[in-house]
Amino acid sequence: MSKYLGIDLSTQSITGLLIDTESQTIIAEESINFDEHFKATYGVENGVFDLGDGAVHSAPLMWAEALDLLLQTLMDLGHDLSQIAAITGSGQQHGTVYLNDTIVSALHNISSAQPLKEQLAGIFSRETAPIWMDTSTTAQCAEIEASVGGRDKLLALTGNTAFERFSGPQIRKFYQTEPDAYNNTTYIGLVSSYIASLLAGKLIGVDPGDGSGTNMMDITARAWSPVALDATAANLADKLLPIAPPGQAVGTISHYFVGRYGFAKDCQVLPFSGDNPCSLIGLGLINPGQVALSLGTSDTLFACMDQPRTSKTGEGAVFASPDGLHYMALTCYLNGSLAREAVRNTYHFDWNSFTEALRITVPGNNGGLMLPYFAPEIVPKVSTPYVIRQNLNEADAKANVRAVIEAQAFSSSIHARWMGVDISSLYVTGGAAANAEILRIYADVHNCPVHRFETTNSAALGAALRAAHCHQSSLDNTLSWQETVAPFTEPVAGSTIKPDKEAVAVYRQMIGEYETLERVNTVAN
Ligand code: XUL
Repeated sequence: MSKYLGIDLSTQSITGLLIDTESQTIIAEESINFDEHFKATYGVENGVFDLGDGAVHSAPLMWAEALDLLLQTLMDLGHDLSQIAAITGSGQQHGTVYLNDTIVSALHNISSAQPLKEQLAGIFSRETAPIWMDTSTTAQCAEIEASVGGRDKLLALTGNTAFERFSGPQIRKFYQTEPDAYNNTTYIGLVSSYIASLLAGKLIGVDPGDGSGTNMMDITARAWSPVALDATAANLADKLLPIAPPGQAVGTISHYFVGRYGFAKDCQVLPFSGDNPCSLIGLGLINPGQVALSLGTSDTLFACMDQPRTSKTGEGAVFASPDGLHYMALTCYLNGSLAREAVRNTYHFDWNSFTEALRITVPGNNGGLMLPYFAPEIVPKVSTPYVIRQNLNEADAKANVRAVIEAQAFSSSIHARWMGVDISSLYVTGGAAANAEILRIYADVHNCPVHRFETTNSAALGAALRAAHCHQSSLDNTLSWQETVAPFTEPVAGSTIKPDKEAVAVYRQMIGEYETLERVNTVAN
């Protein structure tokens, strides 16, 4: 069998991507958008609940229902799921799922006659799951850093300073504000381990790649750090699902999926990882120094490293690579497609006219700059959203389109410096990567060629490749990561955009102005 399924549970949708390693092709790529299918039932907007004061949650029961719908859709499209040898997946990082003591029997006794939603409604000790967009835990971040002996201690121990969206501060807030519900929580998992557990029909641990996004994992030992757990909440070691060894199957698929969708009984399930660690694999970043950019709900810039190089300024995060060998550096911007969509909607553009606006405006925007914090921002840290314009008329719709993209590209250059990587080429993925005008701006700002990938679902592809690597190396232990990823990670032929000398010169000067504008305004906030 040579077919492998990668599932990506992201902020706004769930995607299934099926590869065939024999024909070296992606044979299916299907997404279920949460708003489209579940807004009426769950009340989500862009896949989430904005609860105010920076708190942003989603609905784990909705994710289970979406998993059913995804597999049903793949089956209805004629894909024979019995041919899949192994499955793994990726989850939006940092989100936490809180389960009560009924989860184990609920998964064990599950019947394929009824959907997951009807059988799993009772397993949660908290109905909603805080996700990566949640910025409400500034106090908890400070408390955790202080408790372990300071920011530098936490950085050395876990690879990261405390971030509001990371799981540890989120768990601490729950422990402090809802102590009874915390005490009634038997297990705490991440989005990734939750979906993996549904598929395996038993509790599955957390992959180190995703464990590193918690402020609780010892980054070099790749194990929960007792010191960090103590700083986070009482009795946490008993509740947290364990760190799973990377790249090893943890069982076969639950009888539920065999009965309902025709999976083979021996289809293997691997621990899921985070979406960014999976994207690292899905973009073929398996050698130190390679850099990629993902333009999604969040924009993320990431690189493969051989050592866990850390960011003291809190600009970036470090995760273990799911290849079990390397690390990834990541800078994450909350205002990715959120900001692009905000500008598009404000000026009543569609994506075609948005692109046209980029095409007919000039690099450097005649000096017009924007700080595009339509939502709170992670990098630089901005708690209360605002938009600042410099030499930019708010009424000039086209110039505002250019300004938001140039701002994102400038920021991706400024806040990549801590990675210490000389960016000599940039691989771009995510929905907005299909837009050559956006890529042109990145090529000119970074002064390097930009390449586009065929799939915009690099996280799901990375997951499918992880499943393939695990399954096939159990048959042939000489299989390398290079051999696994190479056939699927060639950039699209002819997609390369080279920098334009004149635009590069304009941006070289403007980036300093942007940096000043950013520094002045974010320090003040
Ligand atoms: C990374 C981050 C986001 C989420 C959602 O640190 O917060 O990229 O993983 O995609």
